[in-house]
Amino acid sequence: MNKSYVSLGSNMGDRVGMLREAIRLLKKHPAIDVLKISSLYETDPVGFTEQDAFMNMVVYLQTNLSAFKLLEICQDIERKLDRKREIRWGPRTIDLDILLYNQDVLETENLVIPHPRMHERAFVLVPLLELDPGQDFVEPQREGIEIWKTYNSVESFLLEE
Ligand code: A4P
Ligand code: MG
Repeated sequence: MNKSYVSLGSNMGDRVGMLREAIRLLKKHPAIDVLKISSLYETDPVGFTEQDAFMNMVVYLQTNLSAFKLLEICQDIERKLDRKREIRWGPRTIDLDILLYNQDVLETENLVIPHPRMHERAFVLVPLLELDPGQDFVEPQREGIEIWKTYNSVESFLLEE
């Protein structure tokens, strides 16, 4: 089984609803097992700062799919949730990024793992370290990163409306 961490972010519309629906769709895939979710974090926008706050989280999953196939599924989910790409780093209904896939290091045109910008992004590192405190990263600045809600299981998050 392959082990992967995927980050999710939304800053348009029903942000929590978007994250929930994305996780529902990941979980529905017969080859994906979503095992753990981080808390939900409300985070100040990074990059393009004239936009609304994000809701961010990280999930831990196991899958027998390749990293490439997993990326395809993440992109299918983005399309399903009506992600529009207008401004780079700009507002989005949903963004799914593969952070880690086993210990693999991969640099192709369509897929780079570990995710190239994760190490400088507290909105990714804080939830990732919550899920796996053993990860060997420089301790991120927690400024602009607020826990919004913590769930004790994937199920309890998905059941809430
Ligand atoms: N791609 C390459 N490697 C990967 C990977 N490991 N996972 C390629 C996912 N995709 C990967 O992504 C562009 C291309 O990256 C894809 O076609 C894929 O082949 P995209 O999602 O279409 O474009 P994007 O959203 O403009 O880029 P990206 O990299 O997802 O955006 P970022 O850099 O993640 O920035 N502030 C806060 N607080 N919270 C956020 O979540 N997000 C962004 C988006 C900016 N500021 C933010 C947040
Ligand atoms: Mg992305």
